[in-house]
Amino acid sequence: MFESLAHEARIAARSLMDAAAGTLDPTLRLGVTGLSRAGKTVFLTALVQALTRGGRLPAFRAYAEGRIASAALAPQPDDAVPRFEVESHLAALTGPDRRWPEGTRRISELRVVVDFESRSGFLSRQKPGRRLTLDIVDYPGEWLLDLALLSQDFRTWSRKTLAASEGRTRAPIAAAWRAHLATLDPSAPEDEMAARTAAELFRAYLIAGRSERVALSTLPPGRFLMPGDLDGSPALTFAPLDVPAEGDAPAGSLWAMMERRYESYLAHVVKPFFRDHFARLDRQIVLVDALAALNAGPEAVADLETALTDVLSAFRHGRNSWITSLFRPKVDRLLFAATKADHLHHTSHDRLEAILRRLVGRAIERAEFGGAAVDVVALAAVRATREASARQGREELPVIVGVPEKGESSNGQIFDGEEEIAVFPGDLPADPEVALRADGYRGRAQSEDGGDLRFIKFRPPRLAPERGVVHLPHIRLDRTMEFLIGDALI
Ligand SMILES: Nc1nc2c(ncn2[C@@H]2O[C@H](COP(=O)(O)OP(=O)(O)OP(=O)(O)O)[C@@H](O)[C@H]2O)c(=O)[nH]1
Ligand SMILES: [Mg+2]
Repeated sequence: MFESLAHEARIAARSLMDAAAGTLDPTLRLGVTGLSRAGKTVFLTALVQALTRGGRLPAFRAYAEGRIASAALAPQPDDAVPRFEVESHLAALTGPDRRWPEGTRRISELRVVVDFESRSGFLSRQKPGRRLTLDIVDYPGEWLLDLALLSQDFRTWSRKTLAASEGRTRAPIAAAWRAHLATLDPSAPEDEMAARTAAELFRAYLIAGRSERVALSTLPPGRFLMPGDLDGSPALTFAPLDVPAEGDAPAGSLWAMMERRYESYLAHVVKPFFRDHFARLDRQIVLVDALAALNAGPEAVADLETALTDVLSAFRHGRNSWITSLFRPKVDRLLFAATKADHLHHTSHDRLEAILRRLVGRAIERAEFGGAAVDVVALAAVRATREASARQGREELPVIVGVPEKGESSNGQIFDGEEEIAVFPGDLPADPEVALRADGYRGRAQSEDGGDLRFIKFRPPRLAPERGVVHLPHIRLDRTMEFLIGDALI
């Protein structure tokens, strides 16, 4: 309690400082929320590149109207956090090997300062220069799952995790851990070896659940999957136990020991992460790789829905009054983006948006009720494909063309990472409910021509610099920027 009061005071002090710096020159903290592999690092790289180097951005009005004087990287506000290495991510994407950036293993931060002319000044030619400071944070998506733990005690978490592991997809991969668990008596005296074996087997289960084939989303604790600087630390030597619905842990028992470690994980790992990076956000974009889940089947989709709902309930969304904006600002603009939309033909983008809207329906309702502006978009931060049409018999089929990554396969063909191919990506169902049903999307798509319509991973696009600058192609990145920060650039 005391800790959280002190924290509120710190946030308030910071907000006051920001306010004193002039409401004319706002600082916005953009929260990028997304489970692992959702596309956060790629999005942030493309966003920073577009802000600082421009590109084809007709829907980003301040830029399209020529009112952005300059946008540059600036020293970040928190010295203790590493810098988001936008240059090396960009070099990976646009270098000779055209690689996607590596999965993120630690937190990083970056500040972009945009000098612009306000629309009124611009029109009246007075040109009063104004400045927007934008702070962004990148982190491993696995850590986000932990936010859902903040509202669960050890018993609740244990029981939920156990129940979930009985699902059709999970049961086989959880078998080894469950077999060991069955040999443990929670009330027996504490036993370090037993705790360690349980933690290892539990972790192996979580890792198996993340494989592409299964693509499960709700697998906290996140540091079991991506330990960061906690690798090998005793802070991660715990696992759920089959504890009774009532009663307390006997002193000195295995149960008491696991409970203590779970609580300390929340206090020393999860809370500081949330407090330092998410408690004070002004704008939020939630990136969702809905296609990966659709691809893995209805259980993965249902899982994604649960994970997003759990995670989003940790945030505060709504319209700010002057008090909240000073003391504890709420997220007043919230955008849900279905990423990697370049895996589909544009004729399916509306359907992808509809599916995402359905997946995060509860969070949208809550945020809109609080007065926040909410939107949904099908986005490709970096577009790796182009569209074409192919003739099959008498039919013209809409296809996408790109270079699959080396080792990707389709219909028994394995790609070499160089050859360009055209694929018919399949249609998403018009009714989002169909995508969520057990016989849902995949069953249908596969049966239509007997082919394998799994989404293929493409390499980043081949690009030629224009006057020394590479502009990354995208789908609706400009619309995304306009929604998230356009109102601060008026
Ligand atoms: N075609 C396409 N693929 C994308 C796009 N964005 C991301 N990807 C793919 O998705 C993968 C993951 O993207 P990242 O940006 O690294 O995801 P992340 O959310 O930062 O993931 P973590 O760091 O693991 O939490 C990339 O390696 C690409 O294969 C996009 O706009 N288009
Ligand atoms: Mg990342």
